[in-house]
Amino acid sequence: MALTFYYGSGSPFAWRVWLALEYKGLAYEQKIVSFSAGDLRTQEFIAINPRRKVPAIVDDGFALYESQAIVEYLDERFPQAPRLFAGDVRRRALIRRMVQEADQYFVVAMDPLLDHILFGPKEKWDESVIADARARFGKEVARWEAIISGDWLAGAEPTAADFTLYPHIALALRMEKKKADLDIRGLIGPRISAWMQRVEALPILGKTVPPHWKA
Ligand SMILES: N[C@@H](CCC(=O)N[C@@H](CS)C(=O)NCC(=O)O)C(=O)O
Repeated sequence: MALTFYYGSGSPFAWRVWLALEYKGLAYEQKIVSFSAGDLRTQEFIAINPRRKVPAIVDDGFALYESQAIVEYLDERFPQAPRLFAGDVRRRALIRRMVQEADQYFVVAMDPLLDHILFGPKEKWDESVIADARARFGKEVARWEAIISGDWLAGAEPTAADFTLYPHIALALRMEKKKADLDIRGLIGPRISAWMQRVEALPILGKTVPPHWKA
């Protein structure tokens, strides 16, 4: 197999690449790495990504990391398959803008909550810190509620923008598994909810849900 995809279950960045591979219908071999078993610290993996993170790909000997660079590469390398950056120059610019907004603003607004709830021990949870982080995240979610105007984030079909934001929102909701009263769902307005349902109705979505989330 010419294209190898290094994936870690639960990583929203790796999920984006998985969605891109599936949406484009590409042939690939998926290698699932374990964060805890030290798979990212092997010499073999460090040669592919010296930053020791997933996702990464190797395409006919060409190694690439950084999820968004990978998504753009796949779209340009396989232009005959459905496009992740479709449309004219302005639509493609909007897609790129939303990808940047998701990574630079949505993720940054979500990170304090993730660090506290998902990666921090319960004994150290501080309700006032959590409430403050939730309120800040809520403001960013509200911004997206205003951005969404059609069925998909940028036009009539899914694009890289949808496949970037969805894994991040899904991860945010995942925090409710650990802290039910966090009520992330309560931050999500009707437009984002309807958009999420559209994403979840795509056959590729079910196929790419992080394996350990299904357990
Ligand atoms: N900017 C990178 C972020 C990748 C990233 O942070 N990956 C995390 C998983 S979400 C990772 O592999 N962390 C290594 C570790 O936890 O040891 C990208 O877009 O690919």
